[in-house]
Amino acid sequence: MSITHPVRTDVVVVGAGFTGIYMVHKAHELGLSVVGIERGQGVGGTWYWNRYPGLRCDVESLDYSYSFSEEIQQEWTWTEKFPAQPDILAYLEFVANKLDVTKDFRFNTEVTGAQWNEQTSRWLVATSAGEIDTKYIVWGTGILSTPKIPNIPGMDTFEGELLNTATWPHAPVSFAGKKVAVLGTGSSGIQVIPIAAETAEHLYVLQRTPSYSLPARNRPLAPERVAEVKARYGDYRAEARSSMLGAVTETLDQPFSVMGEDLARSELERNYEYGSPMRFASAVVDTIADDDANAFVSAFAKAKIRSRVNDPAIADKLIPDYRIATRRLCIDTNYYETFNRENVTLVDLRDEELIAMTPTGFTTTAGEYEVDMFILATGFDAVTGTLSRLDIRGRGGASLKEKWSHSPSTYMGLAVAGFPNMFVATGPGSPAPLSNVVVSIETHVEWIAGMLARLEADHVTSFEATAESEQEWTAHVNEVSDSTLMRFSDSWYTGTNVAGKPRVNVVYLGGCAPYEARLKEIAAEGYRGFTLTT
Ligand code: NA7
Repeated sequence: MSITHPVRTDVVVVGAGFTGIYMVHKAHELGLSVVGIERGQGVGGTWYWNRYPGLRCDVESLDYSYSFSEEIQQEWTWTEKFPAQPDILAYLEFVANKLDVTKDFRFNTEVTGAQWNEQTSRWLVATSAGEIDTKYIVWGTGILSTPKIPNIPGMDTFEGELLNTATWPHAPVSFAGKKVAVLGTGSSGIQVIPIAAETAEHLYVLQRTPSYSLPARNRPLAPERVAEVKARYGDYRAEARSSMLGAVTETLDQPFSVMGEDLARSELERNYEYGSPMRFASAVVDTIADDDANAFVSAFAKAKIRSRVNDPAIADKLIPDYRIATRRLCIDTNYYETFNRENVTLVDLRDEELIAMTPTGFTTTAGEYEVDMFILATGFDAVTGTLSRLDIRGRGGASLKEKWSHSPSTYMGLAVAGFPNMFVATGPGSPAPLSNVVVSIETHVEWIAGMLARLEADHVTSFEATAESEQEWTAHVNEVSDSTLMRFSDSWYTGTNVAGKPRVNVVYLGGCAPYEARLKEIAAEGYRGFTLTT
């Protein structure tokens, strides 16, 4: 659909994922005109693009869903413990239709930039289908929306099928009878590898850094369990919202030094048997804060990996040597068992370096491999990557990309000094990446809507986070991060998976509930830390 321009609106919402759908709905409730922009053909966001076989969310379905509408949570019924991608996509389509927001989105449309106009106090948003003049802009572009494409020499000469988990084809992909390589062993690789191994003639797993993974123990949700949660969904959601991770974890909430080894072991075992990364990581509450706690939990998880792999030499290669949970803790279905198969080879890129791709496969320092299909499961330029690729210009023509190239600083993970009337939902410096992100999204969208209501009621023409409030918040985010073991980790949490990105933890590790309490205080104090201009 093309936009007749110039379109004038109150709010532009970019992205039709969990954030965009809810934000457009909130704009309706506020009586504001709204235009949604989405580059995909439909709603779904990351769940629209990532559709590789085996893809599931690692947060349980009863948690990974909107809580704001009792009607929606009662009408929709999840069927599995961990929701599969087609189910999440169907859910988001259901919600978007129910809320009647689909009509407000321009699909197949890309935002290329946005410019703040100081004379009019409005944004001019440039899209592939024309410009939009808006008072407010809300970026709902998500934290995992720009794939990281590795720079492998000769990649463009490969004559087989080159696929990326993050932009998986809509048409079915068959591994049957093919020689397949998967590069990357994060959450995406770990999910697709066992499925590919089932039918591929041969599978090569190219691993540079092993992940810690736990059995997901995915299963159909018992109707009684669904009914039980639905009967008290309000309380269940409240418990999730008032937790550190935005999900019910049933943790004893005790540090290792208080628990002692026996209790710590039995709690780890209980949560390992349950199968949930959030519950497992919360079993010993100071796992990412205390080295002794972490060493104990790491040793537990390493022993579990060893028990799943027949060949001890291969197990050694699959066992990580970093502190558990300081990178994403994964869940899997038969991941480690896949390496017991005859048709699977682990190519450890720490032993043999990946040199190049060739027309027929790839070469490492150990030799040449022929494959028909090469799958990139190499992750994302996370959190800041999407907005840093756009030409976003704030006050005085300042560039967001330029600003974030030094430090991805924000006020409360949702506003940026120098960029008035702009919100970045789940931005850097929010708890989103390590939380049940739907809770983080609801927290942000509801807070943004509250602020918009206040701004409109008071005839405010523009708002902007002050430089001081941004500096203070960013310093606090860094201080909390530096007090944890995450300071030692390299991953997309710290930006170190992408060459040239500043090494800064993009996650606020202070927890969802304390974070939301702080947001509420800021609102109650008349939006402390913002300058409001009438
Ligand atoms: P991740 O977790 O960032 O994993 C990417 C994987 O790809 C990881 O094993 C990387 O190894 C590997 N990788 C990336 N680039 C290269 C190159 N150039 N050579 C070799 N290996 C490479 O992304 P996922 O998509 O799996 O998961 C992202 C999030 O989605 C996940 O955290 C959940 O929140 C859901 P490296 O660590 O760089 O050595």
